[in-house]
Amino acid sequence: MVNIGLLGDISVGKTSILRLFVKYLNKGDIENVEGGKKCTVVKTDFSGEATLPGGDKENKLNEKETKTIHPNRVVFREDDTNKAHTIFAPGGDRKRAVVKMGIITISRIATHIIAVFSCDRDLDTQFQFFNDVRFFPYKIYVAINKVDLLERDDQEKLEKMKKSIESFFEKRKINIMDYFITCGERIEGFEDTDMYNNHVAEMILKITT
Ligand SMILES: Nc1nc2c(ncn2[C@@H]2O[C@H](COP(=O)(O)OP(=O)(O)OP(=O)(O)O)[C@@H](O)[C@H]2O)c(=O)[nH]1
Ligand SMILES: [Mg+2]
Repeated sequence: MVNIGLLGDISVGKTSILRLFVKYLNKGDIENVEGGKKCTVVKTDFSGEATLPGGDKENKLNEKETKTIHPNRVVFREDDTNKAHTIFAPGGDRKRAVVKMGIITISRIATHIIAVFSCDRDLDTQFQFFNDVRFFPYKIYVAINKVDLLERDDQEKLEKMKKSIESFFEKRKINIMDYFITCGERIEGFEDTDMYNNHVAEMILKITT
């Protein structure tokens, strides 16, 4: 059994990634991605999501309508082996005590961590989130999310981001096992949306199976 923790700064897309993964399982699309196989949702818990009337004005990052207070959670099972795995997505607003408690709890119980970053914001502020996480494995995975917000196919920027992320974690003696470039939402008008949505499902399967 694998416990995955999706960790990252406010609004990088952790909850969206979790929701998208559930959609892949429920619709059966999970069988059609690279390394795909039949998996079944055992349990979902998105009760940690709070509605923000009028959007998240406090953070002024975007007009999103919900934010994570308590960690969201999905349990799924591989049909062939019958193995069950859990994915946890705590909130990113570490300045709130209850949210921070969720981050600390998940960082301690997760056997595998995915550090999630967003392409639409500078990395330095996103790194600050990880300075506060004390319990961390020596090997982690990285998801670079919201790839649709990059200038069209800006490979150079992506490579630069990977380098900065690598050197940030290297200083903390943490190795990155793999990078995944993802899109956590269906973005109308973004022609590669299917491919980068698939990367979310492929990432979770690669780590768990
Ligand atoms: N353009 C774009 N928007 C995205 C993507 N993934 C998520 N979003 C949007 O980003 C906003 C934040 O998404 P969430 O999934 O709530 O982010 P989060 O990291 O769970 O946020 P907290 O738990 O509050 O820290 C929402 O408005 C999403 O619709 C993506 O790949 N591309
Ligand atoms: Mg969230």
